[in-house]
Amino acid sequence: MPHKYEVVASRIRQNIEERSLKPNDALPSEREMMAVYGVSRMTVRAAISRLIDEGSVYNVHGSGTYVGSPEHVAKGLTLTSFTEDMTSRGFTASSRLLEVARVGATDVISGLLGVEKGTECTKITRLRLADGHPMALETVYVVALVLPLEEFDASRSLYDQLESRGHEVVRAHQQIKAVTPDSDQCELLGVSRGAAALCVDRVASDRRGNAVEFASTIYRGDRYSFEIGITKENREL
Ligand code: 16G
Repeated sequence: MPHKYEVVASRIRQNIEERSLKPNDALPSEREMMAVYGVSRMTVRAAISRLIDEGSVYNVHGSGTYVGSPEHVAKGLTLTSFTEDMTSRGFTASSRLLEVARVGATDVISGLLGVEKGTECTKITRLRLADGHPMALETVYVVALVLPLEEFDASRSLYDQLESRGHEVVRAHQQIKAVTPDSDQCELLGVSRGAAALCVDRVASDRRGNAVEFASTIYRGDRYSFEIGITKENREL
């Protein structure tokens, strides 16, 4: 007999097919699924995490569950760490640690990470270098239970450390915006005042769909750009 959550997972799969849902279309809420399939919240969650694991759906923290789009991942929207991103661009990544601190989650951070206000977080600020030259300035908040301050190793990739602690980052929701860094940020990045920069805010989640980090990264506008493959509706390029 298959487990109850596996039955629910296959009914969700079937539902996606029958309703011809497209990548990034929203699925019904947890509550609706509980009612439709007559199961507990735990079973719905187990079914969704099974579907997340196989890439059929993805979760956006605080928003809902959406139909996955594997072909987009293959076309340049792959989730990477700074270290992997730089390596794929032909640079050697390194960092200069500017700050590591124990802080309580503010209203904004607690909302983004889905934790109580005041929850202890590890805040890490690093100047991120490519071939030894400034590329980005990055501040990350990770819940201290996931990565306590004293266990952060500044010489290693943060994502590698999260993965070895059982929190491999597999999904993220990002906002990309234009910013003009302030004078301290300009100095660190090695650009003149008024220079353009790209700021990427990322809330990243692990396989269980739990948000594990909020990161804000300011990239030098003259050294960094995004390349994204896009499709019309669901057709191949
Ligand atoms: C990237 C991520 C950032 C993550 C960091 C980990 C973006 C926009 N942001 O900079 O969220 O914390 O990589 O890098 O890509 P690391 O594993 O090399 O320390």
